[in-house]
Amino acid sequence: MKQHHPENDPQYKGLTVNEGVASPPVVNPYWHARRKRQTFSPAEYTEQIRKGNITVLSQAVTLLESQLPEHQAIAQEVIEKCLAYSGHSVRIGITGVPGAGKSTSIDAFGMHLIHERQKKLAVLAIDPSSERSKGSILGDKTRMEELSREPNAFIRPSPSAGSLGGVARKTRETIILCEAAGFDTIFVETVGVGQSETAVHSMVDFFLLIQLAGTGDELQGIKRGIMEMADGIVVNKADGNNIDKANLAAAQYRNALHLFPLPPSGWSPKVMTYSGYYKLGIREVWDSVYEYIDYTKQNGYFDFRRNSQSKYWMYESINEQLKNHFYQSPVIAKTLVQKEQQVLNSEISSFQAAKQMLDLYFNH
Ligand SMILES: Nc1nc2c(ncn2[C@@H]2O[C@H](COP(=O)(O)OP(=O)(O)O)[C@@H](O)[C@H]2O)c(=O)[nH]1
Ligand SMILES: [Mg+2]
Repeated sequence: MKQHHPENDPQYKGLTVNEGVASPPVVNPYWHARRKRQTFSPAEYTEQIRKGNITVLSQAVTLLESQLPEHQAIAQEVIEKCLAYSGHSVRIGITGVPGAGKSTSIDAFGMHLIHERQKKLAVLAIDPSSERSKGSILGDKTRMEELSREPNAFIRPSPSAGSLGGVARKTRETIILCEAAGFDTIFVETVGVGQSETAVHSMVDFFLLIQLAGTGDELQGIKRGIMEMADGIVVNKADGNNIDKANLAAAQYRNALHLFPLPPSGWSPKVMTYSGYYKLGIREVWDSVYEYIDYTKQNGYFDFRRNSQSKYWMYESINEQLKNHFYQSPVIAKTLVQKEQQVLNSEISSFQAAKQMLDLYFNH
């Protein structure tokens, strides 16, 4: 039946308005049904992860990143179960200032490792600022174009902002899940400008520092401490008319490294040049990384380092949880602002205030 419409009046003959075709609802009625995720028991998660099911691996990582206690509880159980199957990988930290070419290089390194060395690669990141900077690290998947299409690669951005300790712990736990899923090579990327290097250094077997050539200031905001942590330094963008500059920079880094004492691994870090963009010198970089791994496995440093890291993470975890328990305790939350104000008003000293808060915490 034709709908009544003023323009359908006989006086407007020839201007008939037809009933339109009903348009589908804007919201997909199946949205909820599709969104609802299959939920697994910790044992089922573990089984699927062990089979290399990437979708379930991602879901488990999402659980462990969740703030919800019930998600945390499942995630912790899954990690516990996966622990027995973890550890059989080479973990590599990658750092460098923004623009050094980390993303480009990870793409090139990853393709090399997967296709030339038959590895399975998981790429993780630690970026405590990621909420603020909208996940700058690994956010630019376009620079990891090849790797992001690679079935033998698993790329996971940094857990979103929280305390560095919290973000780092989650990344370390993600390493365990990835290893249980059969990834034998783990990259942990971080921006070489702050504290996060120490956190990454405490969870990897090899720490690679990506540097740039010739900007005058050869340390480029990379603190001496970060250079000291590096097991290898690579100068990127050694291509085109930048090759001489890259070689010069490499020589300068070599000289700088001579001033540092020999690291406890007994391995003196090598400095190499390469081009991530043009894929030059990639094989040599990785020959050197594996040479280090073999060397430290033989002299026992590899296991020693992993053991010290486990110990470190036990204490880190205790510290983190004590701190959370303190700040989340209702009696503390209630009094903290008031105490802070007293300190600001110079009514009591910082130390006195801290002591009073701790007494309150331990004695309430
Ligand atoms: N010429 C040249 N440019 C490169 C190379 N690697 C990266 N770049 C460029 O340097 C810029 C920063 O690279 P990106 O990978 O995003 O650096 P990131 O911030 O450290 O992740 C981009 O414009 C890249 O195309 C390289 O090997 N040679
Ligand atoms: Mg990047």
